Amino acid sequence: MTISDYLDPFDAARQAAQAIGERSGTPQHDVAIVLGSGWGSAAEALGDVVWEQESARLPHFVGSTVPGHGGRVRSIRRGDSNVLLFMGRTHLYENHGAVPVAHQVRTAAAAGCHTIVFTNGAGSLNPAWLPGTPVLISDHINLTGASPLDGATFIDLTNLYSLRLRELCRTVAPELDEGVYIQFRGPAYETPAEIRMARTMGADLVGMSTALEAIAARESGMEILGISLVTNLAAGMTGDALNHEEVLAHGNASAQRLGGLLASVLDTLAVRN
Ligand code: 8IG
Repeated sequence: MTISDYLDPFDAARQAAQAIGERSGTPQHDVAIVLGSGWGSAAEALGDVVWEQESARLPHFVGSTVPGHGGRVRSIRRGDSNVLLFMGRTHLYENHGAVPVAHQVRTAAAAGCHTIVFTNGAGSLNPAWLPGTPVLISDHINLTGASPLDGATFIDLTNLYSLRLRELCRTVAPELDEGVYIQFRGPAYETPAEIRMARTMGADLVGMSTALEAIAARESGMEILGISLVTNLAAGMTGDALNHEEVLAHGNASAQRLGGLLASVLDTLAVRN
């Protein structure tokens, strides 16, 4: 069951949030985290698992088919915080449109989350960022031509990726660099010519998620943190072809450190909020 034309996306999100509240025994969550490609093993470091199920069993969630995109949701207790963890996401290239892409984000907001952390696996346009490097997202370019918003929803997107949260991350990991993320629709990786175009446009990181979700998160009023894990140099930057399995392998090798980073970020968030 996906979101039909007859259902308001925010009603759909409230239904999913209510199911999470009832099934997890946690009526209110504080922070949401979306784990993307390569980030899977970071989940174990985040706290005590209170409840977990397949995301597709929640109202209006689309089942995930991509290997490496788990499609599971967890409620985690860490200190005094309730963390809503989404392992996987719906992508625009799955051809359900932008509203199902935003549903998980709107569900997080309806569940009470004031902050959302988007992680993803990304190609790097900066040759200094080798596979395994986490990079803060400073801004994005939405090259998909799509939007999760409906009608004349003229929302502001300045400081979309919270400067406050980026600075908070750097108190935990001062070496973290930042860059502009460009979202392509995919599912093909880019051509080398498209990567040259993206560089000219000002992009540093390239992927197939996050920008549309961040727009929905801003609309819902959440504070946003974005972190890319560089899993490959972008197309044409080395002599090699791009390969999804290799991309995932690079991610998983770094995920232990990433789990520690996310856990520290959660602790710092809890102290400052
Ligand atoms: I992981 O190089 C990962 N996801 N579009 N390009 C795009 N998406 C990606 C890439 C990449 N690496």
